[in-house]
Amino acid sequence: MKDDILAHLRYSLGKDAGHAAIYDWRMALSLTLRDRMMDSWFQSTKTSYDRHAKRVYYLSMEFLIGRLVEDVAANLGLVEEARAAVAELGQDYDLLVKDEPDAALGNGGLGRLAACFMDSLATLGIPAMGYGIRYEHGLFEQDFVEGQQIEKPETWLQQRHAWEFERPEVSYKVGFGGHVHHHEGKAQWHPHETVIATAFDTPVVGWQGRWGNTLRLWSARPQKEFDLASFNRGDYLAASRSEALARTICRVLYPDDTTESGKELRLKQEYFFTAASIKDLLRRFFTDHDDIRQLPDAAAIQLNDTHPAIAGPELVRILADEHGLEMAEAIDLARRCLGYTNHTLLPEALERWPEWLLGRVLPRHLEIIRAIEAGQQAQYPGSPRILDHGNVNMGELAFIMAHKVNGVSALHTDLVKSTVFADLHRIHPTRIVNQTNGITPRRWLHGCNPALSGLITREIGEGWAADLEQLGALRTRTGDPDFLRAFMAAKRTNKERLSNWVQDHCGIAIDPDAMFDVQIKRIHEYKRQLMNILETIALWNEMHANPQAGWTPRVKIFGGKAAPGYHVAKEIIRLINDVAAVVNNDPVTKDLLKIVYPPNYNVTMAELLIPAADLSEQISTAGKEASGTGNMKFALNGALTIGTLDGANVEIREHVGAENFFLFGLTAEEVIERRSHHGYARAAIEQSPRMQKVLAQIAEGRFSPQEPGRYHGLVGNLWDHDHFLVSCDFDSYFDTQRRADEAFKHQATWAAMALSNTASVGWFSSDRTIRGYARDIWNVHSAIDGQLE
Ligand code: 26Y
Repeated sequence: MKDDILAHLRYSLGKDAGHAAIYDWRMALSLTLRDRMMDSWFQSTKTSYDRHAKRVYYLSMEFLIGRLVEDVAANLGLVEEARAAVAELGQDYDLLVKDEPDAALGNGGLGRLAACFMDSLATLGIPAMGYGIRYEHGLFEQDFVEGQQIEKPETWLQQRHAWEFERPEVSYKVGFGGHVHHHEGKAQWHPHETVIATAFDTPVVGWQGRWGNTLRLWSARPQKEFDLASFNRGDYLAASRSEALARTICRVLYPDDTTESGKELRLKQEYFFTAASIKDLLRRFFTDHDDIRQLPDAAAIQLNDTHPAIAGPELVRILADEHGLEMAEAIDLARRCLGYTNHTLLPEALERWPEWLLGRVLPRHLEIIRAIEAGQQAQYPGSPRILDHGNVNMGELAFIMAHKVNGVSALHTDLVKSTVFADLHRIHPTRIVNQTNGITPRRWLHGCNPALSGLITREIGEGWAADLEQLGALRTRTGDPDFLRAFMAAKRTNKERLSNWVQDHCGIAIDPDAMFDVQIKRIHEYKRQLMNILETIALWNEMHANPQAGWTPRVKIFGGKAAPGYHVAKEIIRLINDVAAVVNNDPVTKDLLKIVYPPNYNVTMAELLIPAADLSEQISTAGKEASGTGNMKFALNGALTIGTLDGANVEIREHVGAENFFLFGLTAEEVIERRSHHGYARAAIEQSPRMQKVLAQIAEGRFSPQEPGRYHGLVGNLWDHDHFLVSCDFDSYFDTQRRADEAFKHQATWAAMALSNTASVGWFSSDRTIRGYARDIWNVHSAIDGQLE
C-alpha cells in the first residue's frame, strides 16, 4: 500500500514526497483505496449482466454522503494497513482523514437515508444504482455572527473529488420547453432548449468488499459548445448563452427541506436527473432485452419522495411516443416499475407545481399527466385529483403511478393511510406499505465509535456489523458490572474526545462527567428546539436560585441549520445563542450547566457528537416527524432517548422497553384533539408558572439586553398560536427531564439502561429496511448467495 500511495502521489498527483501537501497525501491515499474497490466492482457488474439480474434504481435528489476515506477503508478491511502505510510515510492518518471535505449533497434525513441505503444495498449484494445530481455546491456552510445564522456557499468540488470517475461517453440529451407536434394520433415533443447530462460514477462497495454498486450523479453541460462565430463578432454574451442553463442546473442544492417554493430551476433539476436516469436504465435494459414489456422484470425504480415523480410521465412518454405503446398499456407498464416513498405529512412540504409552469417547461409531460388523470377518473370516478386549482399535485401523481407507496415508520404509514392519501388508500387498499427506516451500522457504530465497537467485537465477535441483531446477545450483560464499567468507559472516551473538540472549536470548557444532552437536526418549529431552550432556561433559573440542591450537571448541545428563508427557525437559532451567552457566563451555575451550539452541523459533526451523547432529544410534536433516523443512531450508541410518541420513536421504545426510554407529551391523537380547543396555548401557559416566568424573561430582554424586544414575535406566537404545542407539552417535558436527572445520578442503573438501548436496536439496521423493500416492493434478490434469507 505504501508503494501504491507513493505511485499515486507521483503519477496521479504529480508530486514527490518532499513537496506533497496534506491534500496530495489524502488524494493519494484515497486513490489507493479506490483502486482496491475495482475488482469487486467489476465482478459485481459482470455478475449482474451474466445473470440478467433485476436491478434497483434509487432516484434521489439528495445523497448526504459525508466523508469516505474511513468508510471505504473499513468496508474493505484495510484500516490498519492504511494507517500503518501512512505512518511509515511520515504522515498522520487522522489528519488526512480530516482533510476530506464532507460531501453534503443533501439537506437532512431524506438524503442521509439514501446514503445509508446505498451502503446496505452493496452489503446485501443487491444489484443497484443510485441516481442523483452532482451539485457543484452542496448544502450551505453555516456560520454564526452575533448569534445569527449566516450562509456561505459550500465548495466541496473546488478540489478534485477523489472517488468519482467521469464518464463523458455516458451522456444524454435532456430537453426543456418547446412544443408538441401531434400527427395521426402520434405525439412528438420538440424541446426548445437542450442540455447534456454526463455521468460521474462513484463505486459503493459494501461490507468486506463482497459486492459493489454505483452511485451515478449527473452533471450538466451545454449541448452547443461555445459559439465561436458570435465570439468573433464580438458578441461575448451570445457566445456563452447556451452554457448558462447547463451551468445553473447543477450549480446548487436547494436548501429547503419543508417549504416548497415552486421555483422553475428546481423543476428543471428534477426533470434533468430523472430523464437522464430513465434514459440510462433503458439503454442498459436494451443491451440484453428486446421487448420493452419485460421492463418490470429488469428494473425496480424507487422514487425518494416526489422529487423524481416526473419519472412516471417520462417513462410513459418514452413507452408511448417512442415505442408506440397504447397510453393505457404504457401507464400500466410504468406503474409496475415504480415505487414511491413518502417522507412527510406536512402540507407545505408536498410538491405542487403550477400547471402553467409545468406546461411551459415540460409540455408533453403535462399532456401525459392529463391522460393519467383521465384514466384514473375513468376507472375510479371521484378519485383524488392530480390536477386541481391550476396545480399539479406531485404526491397524487406519484401515488397513482406507483405499484407500491411506502411510509417510513409504522405510525407515519398509518397516518399516510388516514390523512394525506386517505381517499387513494380506499381506492387502492393494498398499495400502501410500511418500511421503517434504518441506519447503516458500518458508519453509525463501527466507523464513528471505535471505543464501543471494539468492546462489542471483543465480547460477541465481529458478525454484528453485517447482522446487527446479534447485538441482542449483549442484553445478558446488563447485569454484569464489569461489562457495564467497560461500556461506560467507552462512553467516557467519546465524551472526552468531544470535550476537547468543544474546547478547541467553541472555547467552552465542558465537564465529561456532566450529562451530555444532544439535539441535532434541521431547525424547525415542529422539531421543537424552542421547547428545549425554554426548558434549559427554566432549569437554569432553578439551578441559579438553589445551586446546592444536588443537581445533575448538564451540557446542552445543539446542532443544525435553518433554511435561509425560514425566519422563525432563524430566530430560534439566535435565541439559543443568546441564552448560551448568558448562561455560560453565570458564575453561580458554571459547574452545573453549559450550552454548546457549534456552527455548521453536518455528517462529520454527527459522527463526533452521537457517540458522546448520554441523552438523545427526539421531542417533535407527535404526528409530525415521519420517522427520524438520528433517534436510531443515538440509541445504537448507548444514549437514552427523551421523546414523544412520534415517528420511529414509537418502535424504538417498543424495542428497548418502556423502562429504558423517557417518554412524555401528547400523542398524535391528543394533539389533534387539543388543537380543536380554542385558546389551548394560553390555557396551558396560564397553568404553568414555570413557563410563564421563562417567557417573561425572554420578553423582557433578559437574553437580549441590547434589544429587549428582539423575541416579542416568538413569545407572542407561543401565547396566541403555538401550532406545535410547545406550551401543552412543556411541563411534562420539564418533569421528564428531572426524571432523567435522577436516573443519571445512579450511574450503574443508567449504564444498564444505556446498554439495553444498544443491545435492542439491531432491528433498526438499514440492512433490515432494504430487505423489506427487496421483498415487498422491488421483488429483487441478492446476488451474493444466502444474503437475503
Ligand atoms: C420539496 C422540497 C422542499 C423538499 C426537499 C427536501 C422537501 C423535503 C425534503 C426532505 C425531507 C426529509 O428529509 N424528510 C425526512 O426524511 C427522513 C427519512 O425518511 C425522516 O426520517 C424524517 O422524519 C423526515 O423529516
